[in-house]
Amino acid sequence: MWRAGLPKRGGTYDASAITVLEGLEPVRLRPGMYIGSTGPSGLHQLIWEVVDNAVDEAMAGYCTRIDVTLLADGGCRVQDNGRGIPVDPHPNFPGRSAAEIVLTTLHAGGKFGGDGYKVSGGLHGVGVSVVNALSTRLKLEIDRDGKHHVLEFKDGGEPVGKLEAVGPAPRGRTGTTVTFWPDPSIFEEVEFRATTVVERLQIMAFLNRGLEIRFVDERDPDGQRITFKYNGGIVEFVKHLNSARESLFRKVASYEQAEDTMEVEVALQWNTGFHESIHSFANGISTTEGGMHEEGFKKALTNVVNRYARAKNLLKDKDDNLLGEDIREGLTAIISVRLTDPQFEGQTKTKLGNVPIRSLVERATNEKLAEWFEENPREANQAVQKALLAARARVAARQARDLTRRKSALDGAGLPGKLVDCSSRDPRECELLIVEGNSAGGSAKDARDPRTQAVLPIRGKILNVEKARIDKMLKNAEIQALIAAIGAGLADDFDVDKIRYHKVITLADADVDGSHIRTLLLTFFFRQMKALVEGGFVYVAQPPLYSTLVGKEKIYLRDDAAKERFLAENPNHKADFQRLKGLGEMDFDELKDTTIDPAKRTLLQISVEQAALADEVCAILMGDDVEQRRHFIQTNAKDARFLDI
Ligand code: 0RA
Repeated sequence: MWRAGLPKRGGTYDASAITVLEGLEPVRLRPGMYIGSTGPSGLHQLIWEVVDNAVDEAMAGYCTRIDVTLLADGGCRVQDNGRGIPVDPHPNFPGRSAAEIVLTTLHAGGKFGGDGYKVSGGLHGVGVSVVNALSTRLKLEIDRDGKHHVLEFKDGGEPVGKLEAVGPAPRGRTGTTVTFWPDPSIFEEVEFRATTVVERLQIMAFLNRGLEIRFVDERDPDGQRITFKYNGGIVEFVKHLNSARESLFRKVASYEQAEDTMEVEVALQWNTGFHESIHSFANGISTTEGGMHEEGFKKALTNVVNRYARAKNLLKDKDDNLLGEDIREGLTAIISVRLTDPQFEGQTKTKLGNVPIRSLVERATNEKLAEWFEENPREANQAVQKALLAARARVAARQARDLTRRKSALDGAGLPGKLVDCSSRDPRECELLIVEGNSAGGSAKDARDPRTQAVLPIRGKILNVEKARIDKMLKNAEIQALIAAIGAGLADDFDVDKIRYHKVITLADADVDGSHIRTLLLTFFFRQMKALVEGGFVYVAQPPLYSTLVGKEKIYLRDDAAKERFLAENPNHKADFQRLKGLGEMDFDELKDTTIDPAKRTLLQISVEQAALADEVCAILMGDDVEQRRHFIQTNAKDARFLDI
């Protein structure tokens, strides 16, 4: 296992430093123990193992470039320009090179005292010998001491001959090239996925500033060829994450601090949205469950912002402290730590357990972020103002919720006047049609089945971006009517067992206003009635785009694709196609057929992921930044199609 961390300062590193534990049989017997699984994630783990070694060379200060190539014959080649694995004879194994030992023994690790590699091991950081064990063939090439050395392995790690210097190294080059072909008798499938590789390589490039990582997919003639190199490191990572959003200010705050066996790097920036997006890493491995490093960061961030706000009198003596959640609204942050012997805990082993890292991150944040705030008062002020708004919204939302609760308790059924309810009292067969505009609402009322279908008209654009804050949203009459109609409360008090309809359907036009309303409603359900979305009770009606006549029968075609298909299947069709307009302009029968009649209409059931996307779309869609909106729509068009943005 060759893991590096803190830059190596001097010290030699040769074959005598390598200790050996055991051969490779255990790896083939229980691959899951070493790479997690034999599914796609385990397969790709092979690439990460080799790349991690190269990254370690980079962190030790000896490697500036890594090339990852997916070969046409199914292999994968990882080439670096590091020092090259040592080629000299191993002192404990007469006649065998250090490189051979590295590739054929498990846990062959460097023990390098104080000045060697200090940081070791990710979750499966078991090294390149495991890759060898799980490959039908592996070719090792080392450029070192002016020579090009080659050694091949077959059948899960059997060396074919000895490491040999076959010629000179290319001018001045040093480095290691590992090419391997995963064993199909071990893995469920052996085809690498380009996007999986590319995404991971990009993150590695962000986390190792200045390191150039190139990717080529030779399996596909017009396959991807990508270079990642970020001299700004995680600062660029934060910019990248915020690029589809409107940042609160241009600057990205960043700081780092190191101690002898651990170091931390943080970059952060707020956007105008409401989501907290903190990504943390330990030794380059994503810690999605958080852990000590995140804890330390959050605690200190809350502290720094409150201290600053008090010192500048933005928070008065009588005011309560800002809560962590207020401060983290719209925050994008990267926390990257490196440490020896990381402890990965939690359900998915992605929670960092090392306690000492918490105080390092906390101290670094307390000191250096406070400094950054002092040096950037304009930005600091904006961050505080945003947190103050969030705190006010939090308090107001609480009050509004209490109010709604009390109201519904007093009013008994308390159904809103605008609701045209259905007569059935069995929620399982009832549906609520939320219809944009009064005229469409009127038609919907006439076209519905009065026993099972209720109609709630919602007028115009209900809200705009500022008002999208929940406190304002809850004061809105239309939203209050909606809450009362559904009848199951709100937020923490929402009780999905009390819902009055098992289908809550938004019926909005396919124009800009319609998409705004749809997006807002889904956002509202996502934030305030999550169980409604989780239970699959939320739907979007999808009126078709075209109609045409077949004999006397009017048939509807969802979209251009459906129209093409229809034409292909009915080459003799002569009648015109009608382009259907918005709900408001549809005639009675059209409206009935396409959105009301359960036997004919198409409904899209909204998943939690889709509602979450709507939530994200919300701020951007409602904003005035046309450029940003265009960018977002371009990058998310496919996933957000159901919103009609
Ligand atoms: C052991 C010792 C040294 C480097 C490496 C291993 C090494 C391993 C890999 C795997 C992929 N790329 C790699 N690059 C280097 C240090 C050699 C020295 O002290 O010169």
